[in-house]
Amino acid sequence: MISLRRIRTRHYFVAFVLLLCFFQLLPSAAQTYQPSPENLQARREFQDMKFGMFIHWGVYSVLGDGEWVFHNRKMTVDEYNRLPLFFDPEKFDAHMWVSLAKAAGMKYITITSRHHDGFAMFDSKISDWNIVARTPYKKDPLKMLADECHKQGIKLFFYYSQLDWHNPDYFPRGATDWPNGRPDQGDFNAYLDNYMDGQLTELLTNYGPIGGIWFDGMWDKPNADWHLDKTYALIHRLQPAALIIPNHHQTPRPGEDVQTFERDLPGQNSAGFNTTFISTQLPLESSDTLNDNWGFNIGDSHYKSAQEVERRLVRAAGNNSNLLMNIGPYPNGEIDPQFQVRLHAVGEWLAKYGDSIYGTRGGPLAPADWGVTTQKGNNIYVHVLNWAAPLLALPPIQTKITAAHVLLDNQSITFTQNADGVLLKLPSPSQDETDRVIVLSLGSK
Ligand code: FHN
Repeated sequence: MISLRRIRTRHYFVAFVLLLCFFQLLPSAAQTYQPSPENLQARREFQDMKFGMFIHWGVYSVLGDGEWVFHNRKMTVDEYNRLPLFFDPEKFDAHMWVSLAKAAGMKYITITSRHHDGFAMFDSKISDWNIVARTPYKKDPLKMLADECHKQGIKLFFYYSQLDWHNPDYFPRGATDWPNGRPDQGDFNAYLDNYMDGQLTELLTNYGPIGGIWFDGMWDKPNADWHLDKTYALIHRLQPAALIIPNHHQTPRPGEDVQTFERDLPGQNSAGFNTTFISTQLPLESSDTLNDNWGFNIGDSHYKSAQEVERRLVRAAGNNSNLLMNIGPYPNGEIDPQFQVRLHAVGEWLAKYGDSIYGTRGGPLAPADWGVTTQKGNNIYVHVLNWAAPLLALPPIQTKITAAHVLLDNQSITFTQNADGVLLKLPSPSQDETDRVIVLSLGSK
């Protein structure tokens, strides 16, 4: 005979298994993520902005050897701890930085609130490993930048490194680990839930409305549980319109708002570490550097020309993507004059060609070697980037074209349209031309 106690134990066991199954079936917070109306609106605004300034700036700038110097020189934590003592950016001028971004035609700024060295470039109460507590400067440049951005109507995003080479609780350590004097133990859950979420709470509450958080570094421990559901929910609760932009180089996860591609156009994976998957739901962004480095590197004078930047911007827009172009300011807060000259030139170009970039989406034709198309309302912008011949044959466009003209001088363009495609008679290219833009006006179908 089965005893009463055994039956009860069995019942408990079955109930336990059912409960487990129930929780397995329950979708996580992120899987049920429904972006708020403010968030969806912010996504559209993000796509309209098209061009942003990326800024890598931290105590590493003192050594003028890029933002990975801690790791590359295999420094110890004790050695690196001395760097903030030399970081005194007395020339930092938030007004000048934001004005430069505006003059370049950039509509948003994404700045490193902390990079992989974990050093907070803002006034953090979570730890004293921050600019106010550890440097002779003693001020919070992100606060000044946020105030200035709000004043000048530029959106501010905070880059935040999930990877941390300094905090002992970033343990077990990841692929970029080296023996730098940290103990071989630590509480990763405390690092995520208290340290990281604590700092994110500061960034989302002390700086007014921000554009969003640009995450980087998860790739250091791709298989770890990063508590993403929790962190993403926190961000969306504190500022529903703030966009989550993860640079994890993978297919977007639920709860993420923008797909970003590092040094790459969407899906191309020419960098070798990006995904080829392109989201059709999320806004897209492509980032790159104005010279070869993210953080200030004194030996790097391999600057891209203004024309190269313009062409990248056009190619990005034609791929339905934004371009986030990086500069690494000096440790004293100044911005390399070489960057400034180029950014001003791009701004002048955008003053003439901006109509074909801002507020557009990728056009109806697939990007090709000759160029790309963008579209806004009833206009298709044909960006001729690489085509010297007088006739350009395009694949079919479904909507009837009623007129065609050159964007720059309104000159009418002769064209034919039929089921085989569209033939444009192009004006001859002028010397040093970045982009010949032909506007196709659309009628009804
Ligand atoms: O390691 C970083 C690097 O320093 C820089 O911040 C770039 C910017 O996209 N992201 C990382 C590499 O994926």
